[in-house]
Amino acid sequence: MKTVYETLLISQDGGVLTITMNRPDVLNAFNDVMLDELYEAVEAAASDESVRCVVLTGAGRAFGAGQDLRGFAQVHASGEPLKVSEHLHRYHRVVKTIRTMPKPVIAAVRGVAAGASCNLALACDLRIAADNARFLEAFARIGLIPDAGGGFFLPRLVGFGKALELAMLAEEVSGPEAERIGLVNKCVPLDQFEQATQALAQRLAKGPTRAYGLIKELMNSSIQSDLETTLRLEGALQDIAIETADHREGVAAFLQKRPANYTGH
Ligand code: LHQ
Repeated sequence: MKTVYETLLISQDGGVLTITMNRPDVLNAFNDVMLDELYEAVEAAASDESVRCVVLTGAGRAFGAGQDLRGFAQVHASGEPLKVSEHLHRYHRVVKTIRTMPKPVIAAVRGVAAGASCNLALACDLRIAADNARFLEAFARIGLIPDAGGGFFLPRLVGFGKALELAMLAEEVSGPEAERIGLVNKCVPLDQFEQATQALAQRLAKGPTRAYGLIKELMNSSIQSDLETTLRLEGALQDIAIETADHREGVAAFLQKRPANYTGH
């Protein structure tokens, strides 16, 4: 696993890999290098068996401020035609890798998460926020639409009406409010944020990883599918889960009244 990047910090503690976006001077706004390095890092995490849970977070006082608007303004000013949909492909491949990697991904949000950074957090499996978190669908403030998957994840997380409100009014949502409306799973006081994030991540990293991967596959499918299709997939995936060593271990632990020792296989 590559650990040295220009714009990311990478650390691994047991099965937990933490990817920290590291451009704190611009609140971890995305330039091309950070976006491409993030893709490289999530791809590597996806295929590394020693990684059983990924935490995505930001260095300094923010999670991320979305696209680096200074860099983008320069391209705009140059008069070159802006192929923004081509640029968005770089976000999309990160989103797709997060959604399909067969292990849990947690977004740990301290401070502001704006624009594409906010929507990358929404693409993760779970979100933990500090009480100083500020979620901002900033796009309409600059005459744009939610990108980096926001049009998919936002209404599915908070409902259609709230999604339109957040996207159109582009007002900040605090950590506690984000928890209330289902934008995040949990909001904790800032001084407990790192400990709570690591506790959640370590718990998931010691869980039945194969089952977690299959759970993602089931939920990814069901969110855009019908009952019949979902029930068929449920059967196929449970056929796989039931053959895992972790399933046998889970049942044995239950019967022997002891904690399960999951290996991820
Ligand atoms: C920044 C940024 C930033 C550069 C703060 N860029 N420097 C995809 C494809 C193509 C085109 C466009 O977009 C996209 C996707 C997107 O993500 S669009 C949305 C882009 N992001 C935004 O519109 C958010 C812009 N930033 C803000 O509104 C504020 O900075 C927020 C609300 C994030 C934070 O406010 P504050 O806590 O008051 O911090 P600040 O504004 O003072 O920022 C601190 C520094 O970070 C400051 O630099 P300076 O040199 O003055 O200290 C900002 O200029 C810089 N910064 N965001 N996106």
